[in-house]
Amino acid sequence: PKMTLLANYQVPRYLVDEALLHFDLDKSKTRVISTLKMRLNPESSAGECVLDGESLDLVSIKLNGKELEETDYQLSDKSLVISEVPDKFELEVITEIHPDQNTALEGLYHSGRLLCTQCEAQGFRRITYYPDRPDVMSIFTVTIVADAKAWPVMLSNGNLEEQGQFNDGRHWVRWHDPHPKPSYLFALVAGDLYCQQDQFTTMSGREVSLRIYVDPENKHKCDHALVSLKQSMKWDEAVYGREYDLDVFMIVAVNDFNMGAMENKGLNIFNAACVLATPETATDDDFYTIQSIVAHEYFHNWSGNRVTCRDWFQLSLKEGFTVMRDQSFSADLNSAAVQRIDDVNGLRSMQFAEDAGPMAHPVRPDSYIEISNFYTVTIYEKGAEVVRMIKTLVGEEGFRKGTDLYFDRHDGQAVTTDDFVKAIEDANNVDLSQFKLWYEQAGTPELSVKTHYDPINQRFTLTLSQFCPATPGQDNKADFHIPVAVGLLDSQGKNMPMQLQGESTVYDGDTRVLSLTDSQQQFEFIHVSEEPVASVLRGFSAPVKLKYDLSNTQLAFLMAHDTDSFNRWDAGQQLMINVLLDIVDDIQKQNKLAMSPLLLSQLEAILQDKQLDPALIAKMLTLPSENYLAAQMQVADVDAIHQAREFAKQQIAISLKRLFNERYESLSQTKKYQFNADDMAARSLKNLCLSYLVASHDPLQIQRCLRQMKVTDNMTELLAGLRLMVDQAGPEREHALRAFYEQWKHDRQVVDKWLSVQAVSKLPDTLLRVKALMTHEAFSIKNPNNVRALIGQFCRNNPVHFHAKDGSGYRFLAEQILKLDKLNPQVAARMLGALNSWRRYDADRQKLMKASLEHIAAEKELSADVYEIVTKYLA
Ligand code: B3K
Ligand code: ZN
Repeated sequence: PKMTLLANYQVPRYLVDEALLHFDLDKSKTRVISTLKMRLNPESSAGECVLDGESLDLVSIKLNGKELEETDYQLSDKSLVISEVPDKFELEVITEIHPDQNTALEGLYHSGRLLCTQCEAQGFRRITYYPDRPDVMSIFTVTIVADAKAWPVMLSNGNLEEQGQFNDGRHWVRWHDPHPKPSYLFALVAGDLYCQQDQFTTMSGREVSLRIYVDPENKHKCDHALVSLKQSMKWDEAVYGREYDLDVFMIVAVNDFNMGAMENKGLNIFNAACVLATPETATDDDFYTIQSIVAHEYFHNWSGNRVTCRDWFQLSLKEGFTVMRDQSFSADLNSAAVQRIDDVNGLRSMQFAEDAGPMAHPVRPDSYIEISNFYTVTIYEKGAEVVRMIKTLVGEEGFRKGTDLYFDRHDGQAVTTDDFVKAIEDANNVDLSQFKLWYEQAGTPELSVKTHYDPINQRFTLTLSQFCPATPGQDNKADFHIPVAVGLLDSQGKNMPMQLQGESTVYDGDTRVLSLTDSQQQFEFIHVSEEPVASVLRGFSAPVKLKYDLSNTQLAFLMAHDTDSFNRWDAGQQLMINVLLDIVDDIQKQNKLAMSPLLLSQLEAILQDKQLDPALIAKMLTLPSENYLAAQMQVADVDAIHQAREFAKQQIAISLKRLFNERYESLSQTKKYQFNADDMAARSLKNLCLSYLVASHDPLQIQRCLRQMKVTDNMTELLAGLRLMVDQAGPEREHALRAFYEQWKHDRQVVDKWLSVQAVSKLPDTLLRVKALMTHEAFSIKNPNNVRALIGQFCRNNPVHFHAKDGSGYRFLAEQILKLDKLNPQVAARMLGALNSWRRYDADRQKLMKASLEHIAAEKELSADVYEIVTKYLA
């Protein structure tokens, strides 16, 4: 497999003005007639015409109506090269493809009872020969012909222009998309689908028909996505001034899908799990995720489709920006504090690990072997943080001016992250040249904080410094431009006035943003009447590791008083980490274990706080995950971490049992399920209380858990109960699992939850059970959701068992990856992520993990996807 470099970018030689596609659809053999109106790019010079193509059966090629001879072109397994073409020409290529043999789920494939496509990033070349790159934008007209009984609904991008019947039982449709688009946004769906409809009137008064297409048995599961879609459309008009631009917006739910969803123009295709929901089958988290994914894909209509990427190195141009947009949408519609906590939690546990590991890459990478491997938390989540920092630096209004200019200036173009930053700079008259290092340098910078108080002169000095560790290919880093939001708290926990040396007035506000641009800088606050506790990096104003040595007492103080909810939560997390790592240390030294009374009293106060949002209470009472704790250690000690966390959890449970009990009972009045921030908050706290009550090891609490499962009307409470039950060995557990399956085996979304809870069980025989479940009727290795639910959850979220000392977890993973790679390379490569941090474990485990990686690497016919990751891990 070969490497593609950003430095080698060249403009396309030939452009496609119009693409007319004709599909004769059939599950096992589909014929595609592609007619392309092409011309020489004025920015290039004439030469051979190269079209991408993979796994295609070529039937014929005509250039300006004339059939080409075999000597006129060269065919390889990756391309079709025509030696000579005029400056302007029409190319007709006929190919055949086999959707039912397509297990990679890229291009046109068969899933359940439908045919559908996935083209990003390079799937279109599996449909027909084409210059399959995002900077070739064309107007598509798509005709689909198929048997009317088997494929009653036939969809593509844009607006439906015409349809008709043939008298042999086939019918046809023609879709036209007036907006020029790259091939990765092409989509086609056919099947026997139920359609739920609604309407949206845009801000300029245009009527848009909204349609969600699902398998008929899921027709009762569309309401939430439809509401979310309307919320998204409204929000994008209000916050970014972006209006929808076609007569129809369609969403299709598909059972077999490699990712969450895809933003094809006018025809979004979704993983069924990311669109279908009812209170009985989906948890609050699912409802929440669906709302944000529907929004994300919708927002792409502007950030991604109207303005797209020049090349795939610019992927974060659309993904980082769109994630940032969906995060602020979710913050506006729900609890902003909870949203920020979840976003940062995700970033720190996933992206920081990626950035510290062998696959670390910049937000704008400069090389790749397989682009599918770069749909990463760095491109998405860190990319979102980078855009968020830009917004912090230019302010809300300045940011809107910048995005208006960006959309206006680049509408209909394929551009770069530099173009994005330039638009913000131009609209605000600022210089972001140093800031752009965030796009170019990988690695998580460390931000160190030192403070000094001078009581005589009433001065408080904040010394900030930065350091970024080396990452593959980048040994030395230049200093970043880091926005650091700070506040100063007095001994009562009140924000103090802030005035920096040299300023004539006091800063107006509780939080101000300092710009750290050197390796070290001092910020001198004057007229500081008492020694403050500095609250640094409020709202997590930059994606950095904060090195700030606060004592546990100071952390407890911030945990109780910080007016910034994020920092309040974060102080609590840091206190918990300190306490848990002390326990780990005691375990390693075989000391007697004790629980921190300070932490207990802080948690008690939080649990008793009737003013605080219950959702925030639940977050503040949640211990950091084992994986995150592992990342805080020089050498991760999986077993000690597990034992420490279990010990702490039990101690908290025992000492606060009465309060957990009271809260649980007071939150248990029966009320019909509704998806709104208040009810969701109540359920999250209720379930958290239940998990502590069960952790107290009081056998009566198991009955309470079973009672919750019995009386609840919703999946949020049912699944929370089941999750707790799977850690309890015994007949009640087996009964609960069996009953759950019997009740829900007809429902794929619920069955995946049933697989997941078993995969993360703490019981010792979990791996054996996971293996047994792979032969269960509920599991198919060809279905990505099944694989992620069972294998993915076991390897990622069950550290004690995945990292079993005998290496059984690693061998299991290697075996599955080799099997999956033959079927679906993208899914196989994703699973490898579980070994990302393999060098951070003890020598014995490293050896075992390395052996598994080498076992994979030794396979002769690896996909580019798995090859790239495995070789980078071993490098
Ligand atoms: N743009 C798609 C990603 C599809 C990539 C598949 N290899 C989903 C999204 O970010 O909205
Ligand atoms: Zn996206």
